[in-house]
Amino acid sequence: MTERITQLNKEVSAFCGTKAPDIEDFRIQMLGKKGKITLLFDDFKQLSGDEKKAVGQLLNQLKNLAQQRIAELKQKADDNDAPAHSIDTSRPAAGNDEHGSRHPIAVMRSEILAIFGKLGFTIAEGPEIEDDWHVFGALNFAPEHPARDMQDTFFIDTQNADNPTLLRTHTSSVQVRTMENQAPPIRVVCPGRVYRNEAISARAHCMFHQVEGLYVDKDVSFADLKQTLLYFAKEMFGNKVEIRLRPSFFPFTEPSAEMDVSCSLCGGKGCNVCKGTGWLEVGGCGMVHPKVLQANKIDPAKYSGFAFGMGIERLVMLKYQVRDLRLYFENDVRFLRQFR
Ligand code: 2NM
Repeated sequence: MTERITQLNKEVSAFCGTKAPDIEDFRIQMLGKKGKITLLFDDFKQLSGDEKKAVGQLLNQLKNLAQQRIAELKQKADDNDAPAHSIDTSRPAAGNDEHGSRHPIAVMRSEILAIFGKLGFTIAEGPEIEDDWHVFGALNFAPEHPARDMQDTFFIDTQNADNPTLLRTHTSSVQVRTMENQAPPIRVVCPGRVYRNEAISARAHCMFHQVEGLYVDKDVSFADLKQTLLYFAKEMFGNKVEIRLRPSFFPFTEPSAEMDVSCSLCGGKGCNVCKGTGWLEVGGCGMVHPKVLQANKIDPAKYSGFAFGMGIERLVMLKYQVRDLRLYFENDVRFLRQFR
């Protein structure tokens, strides 16, 4: 019997199953109802008192060894079966709240259009690839006007020398198209991309965004223009803001003016954003030139109008203190995330 115990001791020590079912099989083989060790206990009962003393301890040791070994191997097998970190499939997916954000240009565009929308302006859009007539001719640009120069305008097709195809340099072309298609009263805002042949820097880009406005009706005056722009400035920069119009020149308006708003950062006292002047330039404006009305078959004796234009990039720069124009088109998420 001692021999049999020694043999089973070896067998138990040598067993190294790694899979739970194998280990369970082994347990049944050893410690099950008809297991090898269990049967030894049956034999044990037949022994005489002296023999029991000699064998009892060894037999108990064997049983303990087998139980320990099996428990150990089962624990190892369980650890191996479990994934590295357990997954809770009932948890909401991580990172699902990472939606994109609107581009600052798009945010500002909507904001501008909403403000003029409250004044009854509707939105008009038109082609970015235009012809000379809609960009220059109908807007009272002289044939030799420098804006037409190759250096300022991207020409696409100059086959037709009288009316070449080009990328629009302003969205006034859309207002020309509106005047062509619609009789006064006209009250539109025209947002869109415009193109100018310029070297790209922190302050200039060959493509940028504009919103231009046009109002043509009977008895439209410069006072109407001024009040419209003041309303816009207050809605955009806050109720305390003031505006200032400085005489300027555009071929399509007469009189013409540059529009400044008081610097909302320093309240007009002068700071580094307004370069100590207390004023920020936001756009140009004026009374539509009679020749522009005429070119678009609107009688300047019956109707008058005002128009204005502003750069969307510039307005974002002023409102959010963006210092480099190039940031708008690099799509760096560290920049874009700031406009959620
Ligand atoms: C500006 C400044 C001044 C303008 C003029 C016209 C049109 F079509 F009525 F002639 N549209 N936009 C205008 C006037 C645009 O942008 C700085």
